[in-house]
Amino acid sequence: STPIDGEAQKTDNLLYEEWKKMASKELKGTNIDTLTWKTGEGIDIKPIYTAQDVSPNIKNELPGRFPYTRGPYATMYTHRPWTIRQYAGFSTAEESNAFYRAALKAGQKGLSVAFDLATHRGYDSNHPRVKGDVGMAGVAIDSVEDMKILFDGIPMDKVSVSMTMNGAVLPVLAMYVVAAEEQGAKQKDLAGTIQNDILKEFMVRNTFIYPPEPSMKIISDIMGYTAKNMPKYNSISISGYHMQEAGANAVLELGFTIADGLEYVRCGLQAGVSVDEIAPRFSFFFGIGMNFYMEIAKLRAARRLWAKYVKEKFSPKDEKSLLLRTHCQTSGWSLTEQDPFNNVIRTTVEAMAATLGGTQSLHTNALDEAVGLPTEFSARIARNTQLILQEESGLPKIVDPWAGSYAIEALTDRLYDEAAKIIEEVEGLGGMAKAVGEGLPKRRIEESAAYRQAKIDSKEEVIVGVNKYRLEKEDALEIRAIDNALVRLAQIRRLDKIYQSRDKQKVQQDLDALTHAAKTGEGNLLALAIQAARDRCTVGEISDAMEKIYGRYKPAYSLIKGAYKSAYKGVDELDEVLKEVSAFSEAEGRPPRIMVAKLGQDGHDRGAKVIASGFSDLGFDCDIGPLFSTPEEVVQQAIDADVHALGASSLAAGHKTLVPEVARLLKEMGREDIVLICGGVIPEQDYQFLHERGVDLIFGPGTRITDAARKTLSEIQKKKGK
Ligand code: SCD
Repeated sequence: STPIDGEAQKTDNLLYEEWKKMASKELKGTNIDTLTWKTGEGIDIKPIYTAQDVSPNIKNELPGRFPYTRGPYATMYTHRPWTIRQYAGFSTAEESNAFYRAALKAGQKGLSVAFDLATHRGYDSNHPRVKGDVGMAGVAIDSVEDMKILFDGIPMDKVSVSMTMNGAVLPVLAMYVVAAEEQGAKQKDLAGTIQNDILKEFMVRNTFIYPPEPSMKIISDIMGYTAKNMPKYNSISISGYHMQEAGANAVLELGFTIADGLEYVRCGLQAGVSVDEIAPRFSFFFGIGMNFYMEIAKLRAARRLWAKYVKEKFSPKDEKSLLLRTHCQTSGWSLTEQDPFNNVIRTTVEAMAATLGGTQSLHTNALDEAVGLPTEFSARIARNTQLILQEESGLPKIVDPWAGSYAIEALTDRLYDEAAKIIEEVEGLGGMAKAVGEGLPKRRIEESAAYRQAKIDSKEEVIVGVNKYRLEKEDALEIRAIDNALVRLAQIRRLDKIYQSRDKQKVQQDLDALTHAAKTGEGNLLALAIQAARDRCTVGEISDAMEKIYGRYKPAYSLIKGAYKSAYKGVDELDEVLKEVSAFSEAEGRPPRIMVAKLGQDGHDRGAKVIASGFSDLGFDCDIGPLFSTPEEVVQQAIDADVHALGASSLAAGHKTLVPEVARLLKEMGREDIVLICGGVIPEQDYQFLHERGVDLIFGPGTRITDAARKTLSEIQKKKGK
């Protein structure tokens, strides 16, 4: 630093000492250190920041210039506001199309398609494994005919479309391209984004189909094809969002996401594409939670990390390879079922953090998303949250307004350093694909999730309306209901029509070509999938053609132990539960045994894992069943494992079809003594329906694990007649 900075530093030290004196006086003897907050990241947030906390380098930073901390563009929102891009999709293509058209009319700027879980996992709607999933958590797409309906009346060469697709990325992207072609659009004019980030699927989101290696080959083929034919298209959206949703703190989210990005550059290089051919069309995706300052700093640190690491590791010539452009979504996990209008406020705070942090595109959650899909009403409020920030608040009028803030700059530096440590650790292991194979990121994220849950359960972390200021009586909220059976029937009819009208020989040729390419590694898989889509091959057929060679990936399981217990403050209550459990164990000769199961194609397993870890720390003998099980498989696993209780965790709206089926099968097997629990995203309106069909206990969002454990134990005892 210059001599002048040195002088300033001295004055700052004096100023800080002066502040400490004043503060001590106000605190009347309480230690000043109590004002420091240790966050989930292990970062100390001090009560005051001064010039001595910031590095002198920040004075030279400008938006639109390396290292891009202040934003990828020089003028940012002062010239062009961020894209309001609400993630949506449900039921049939017709219904989702109507929803998109209304949203565009009401001020939304880009589309973001949510597909149902059957599509994600490469199954057609008529497949028996996906009975409970079709049309539930997104729109059902089986063929290009569905895709054409989805974009009917929406000019695909004008509106930028994001598609959240990872597992079945080839058929879905191919169908999008063909639907656009048949609308008269050219591939070179297609602007949009495909998520296409498989590494985080193996870590947290679980909508993979094939094992990691062929999945990475698919990604490199997509990057290769789009770089040549679709220059305006973002070939990947490298996602930290799902890590945050799964429980990662900001440091883990940042570190693993940037490390993922570096791995994808290498994946392209291996396939013979240069860094400058692909990196300018990389895009990112972060979750934005309630830790306001931290989230602003996170986006600033993310841009600096990406620019520095890409420059250092790959020496690109095109400056655009260094730009981190990102979409953000407010945190779904931070939404509460209780007192749900509070979610509007949470979403507003998070949207402000995202935009003050400089996001390029944003989804704001609807207030009812903790329990279901948005209604017209809740979707409007969510969209308007962004419109009001853009058009009323003046927020977009200053580029990176937090620059120069001692606190935010210090936090940006700190996050940069902490995330860099994670990146170095991952790079030391040989990169993210290896780290994922070794299970490192998954383990760290699951520990972080269990730790956070304990902080909430012990009320150290406050959630208004849930663990503090809880209402005695809640008003019912209107929820959008999907008739899953009807959607499935409509899809099956359309599939039957396609089977009859297409050229069977061409279909076989296309599918054989895909299988051959998967076997030999020759040819571009996206180019072949596009031809197959033109000839009306379905999502399931295209996926199967490659599955023949690649196989379907089965994940391994582990249970995190000790993290919940170690973070739980309020040991008395924990001891009481442990005592009750150990009394049960003594009387029965074994601990209470529970299996937590995931039914259908729903891969959201944070809840299941946190519950299993928590129960295990409370003395239960706990097992997690394999993902993607059918009701028959789950019942058999529970009986084989000789459990006292079976918990079905549902976060994707399958609870009304799949859980009653489990209850029926338990009855059929004469095992009604097993306590059947349903947990997850279950709207209160469905409680009676589930109880009437044999569900003993329901644990909705916001349930404390200690409470759940106690209730489970007492229900087991009740069933034993004790
Ligand atoms: C922007 N532009 C500017 C400018 N600002 N030009 C000059 N001055 C400025 N100030 C230009 C850009 O260069 C670009 O042109 C164009 O305007 C558009 O801007 P952009 O910044 O690229 O914005 P956008 O087109 O919206 O793209 C944003 C991303 C993109 C890059 C982030 O990848 C995207 O939209 N992602 C969305 C992903 C998404 O929806 N995901 C949902 C996930 P050029 O292009 O010509 O350069 C949902 C999910 O997973 C939920 C959970 C789950 O399902 O599990």
